[in-house]
Amino acid sequence: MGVVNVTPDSFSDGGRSFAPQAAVAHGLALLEQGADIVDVGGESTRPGAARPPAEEELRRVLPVVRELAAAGATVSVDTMRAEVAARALDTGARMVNDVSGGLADPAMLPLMARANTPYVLMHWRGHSAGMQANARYDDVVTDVVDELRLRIDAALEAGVPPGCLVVDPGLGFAKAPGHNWELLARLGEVRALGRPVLVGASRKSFLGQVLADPATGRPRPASSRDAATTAVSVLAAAQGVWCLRVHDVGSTLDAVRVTARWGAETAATVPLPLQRLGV
Ligand code: PMM
Repeated sequence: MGVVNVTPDSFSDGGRSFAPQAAVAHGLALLEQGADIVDVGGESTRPGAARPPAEEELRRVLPVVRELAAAGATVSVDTMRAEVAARALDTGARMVNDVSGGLADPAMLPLMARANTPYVLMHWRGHSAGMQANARYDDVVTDVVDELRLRIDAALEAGVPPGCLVVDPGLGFAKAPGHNWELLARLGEVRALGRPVLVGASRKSFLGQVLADPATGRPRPASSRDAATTAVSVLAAAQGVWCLRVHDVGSTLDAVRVTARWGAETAATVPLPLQRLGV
C-alpha cells in the first residue's frame, strides 16, 4: 500500500503532495512502482496535529480519489470520518482505512456494515493532539490485542461483514518507541486475532531514533528513513503481515520479493503481502 498524503503538514513528506495534481501524480508513480493499493488521506495524524474541518478534508481527498480510481487504481481512503469515507466510496474508493478503529465517529461502523468493502481497524487511543499521553500499557502487545478484539466485536455487532475486517497495531499512535518494537517483535499475537494484518512503520520516528546521529543524538530525519523502513518491512512480511503501508513502494516491493524467494528456498511458509485484494 503506497501512501498519498494530501496534507500540508504530514511528518513524513512535509506536504509534498498537497496540491491535488501533485497528489495524483504521486499516486500514479506509486502504482508504477508496483503498489497494489494507494491510500489517500487528507488529515495529518502526526502527534500534536490539529484536525481540518470535514469540508476541508473532502476538498482535499475527493479529486485525488476520483482521478486515481479513474486511472484503474485500487484506492483506499485514510479517514476517521464516516462522511468522508462515504463520499470517497461513492467517488471510486474501494477500501476504508480508519486509524481510529471506528471510535472517532459513531456513524463509521454502520456505514461499513452497508458498504461491504475492506475496512482497516487500527489500534487508537485518541486524536493526535493528546495521544502520546495515552502511551501507557501493562503489556503493550496484550493490551493492544485486547483493545483490537473489542473493536472487531463492535464492528461485527454493527453488521460489518467479517471478511472485510483488517487489523493494524497502530505503530506510533499512543506508543513510545519501545512499544513499537515490542509490537513488531510479537506480530504473531496480532495475527492470532484471525484477521489480515496491516502494518504502517514507514518513516516513523521510532526508526529515526534507532538511526540517531551518534555524535549529537539527533534523530535521523523522516526523509532519510527509507532503508530502515525496508528492513522493518521485510521482517514484518516474514511474520505474515498481509499489507505494508509505505511511502517508498519500490524499495519495499523489491525487498519483499527477495524475502519471498528466500522463503521458497528454505521451504518455510512465508505468507507475504503480495496477494491482491479480492475486490
Ligand atoms: N500511519 C499513518 C497514517 N495512517 N494508517 C494505518 N492503517 N496505519 C498506520 O500506521 C498509519 C495510517 C501516519 O503516517 P503518515 O503521516 O506517513 O501517513
